[in-house]
Amino acid sequence: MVDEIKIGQMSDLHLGYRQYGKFDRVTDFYGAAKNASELLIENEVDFVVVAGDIFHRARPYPIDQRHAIKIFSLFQRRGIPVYAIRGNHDASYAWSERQGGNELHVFEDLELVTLLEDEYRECELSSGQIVRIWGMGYHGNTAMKKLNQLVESNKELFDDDIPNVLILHEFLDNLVKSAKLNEYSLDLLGFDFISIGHYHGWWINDSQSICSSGSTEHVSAAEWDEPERSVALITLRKESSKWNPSIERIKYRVRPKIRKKLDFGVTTIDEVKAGVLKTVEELDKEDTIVRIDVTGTLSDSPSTLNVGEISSHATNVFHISIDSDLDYAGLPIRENITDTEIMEDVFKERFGIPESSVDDWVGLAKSMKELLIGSKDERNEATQLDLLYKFTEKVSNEDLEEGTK
Ligand SMILES: [Mn+2]
Repeated sequence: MVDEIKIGQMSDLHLGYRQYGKFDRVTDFYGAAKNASELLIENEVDFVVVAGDIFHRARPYPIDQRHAIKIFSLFQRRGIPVYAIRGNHDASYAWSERQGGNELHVFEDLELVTLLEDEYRECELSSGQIVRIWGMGYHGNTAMKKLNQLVESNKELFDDDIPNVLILHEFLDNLVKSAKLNEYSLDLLGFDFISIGHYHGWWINDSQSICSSGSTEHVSAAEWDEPERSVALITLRKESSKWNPSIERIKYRVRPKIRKKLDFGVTTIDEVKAGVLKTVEELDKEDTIVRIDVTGTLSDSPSTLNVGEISSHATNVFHISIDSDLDYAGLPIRENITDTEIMEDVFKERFGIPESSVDDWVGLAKSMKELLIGSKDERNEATQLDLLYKFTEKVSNEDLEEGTK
């Protein structure tokens, strides 16, 4: 009997994610999960835990299932048992009940994984050591209640010499504010080690008894702060009748991603265009995924950035997305401006009247202004009718129709 157990942890493989509508990303997610698996195998783990979200979609395509089979076979060929749970992206518990099972059950039939749905299994390692592995499917808000019930009804299993390992797919409140689970109440349950999926980044607690190893590829741009992804190698050592965990992080590279935030402050559309274009050219690196977030306040016009046109300048990247959130401050403040200039601006900028007929409109507006504030004599019926005719004629004229499209 040895007193050391090596656990390999990986999570959130999101196999089959056609990110940006590109099939190449499916290959990326498969490649990343394969790298992660090979790293665990190299480190001679006794068994592997997969903390949910094996697939990106609940009904994976055949190619996604083949990818999963290839990955799990790597472990099966070497006699390394794999324990998996259901994540929020995998087929739901209710759906699986209605349909008599899901893809993960197929892998169980093929003896590629052991699926744990709010239950435990005892696993005998090749060393003869027995480990009790508990798994909970994704429950969200009711996770803590379910977990308490599971532990409560199996209390006696926490008093023996067998180490208890738990696999979860939930957020903790120190990682995601709205979460209902926290590390302290988890710690009190009495597990020797808890493996967590769902949160796509790396995180461990101080006593190294809880670990989120993160997704095997970047699923969203929010995860790009770290260019690498990782798996966890957990060693459980028996020290004076207690199993103490220690965690090692093993990183590996995935397709490069760059996220850049450009805040232009108060500026003009031309300056924004030039600035974004310059950044696009700087970041146009081979096979990279680029995201540029553009913010600023335009002083000259309420134009929008033609992101499609600007993106087309990046010819080496795998994918580029530009997110433009520009405010319009209104017309620029000018000093010593005349009434006529104000009217010209209003007709041009606000109503979109073409340059060629702005003078006509200004003339009409001036006549109307005189009519309204002029002497009583000028406000006679003939003048009013005359102006009304001119106005109706102008409004029905194509100038305004075109300008306000
Ligand atoms: Mn996930």
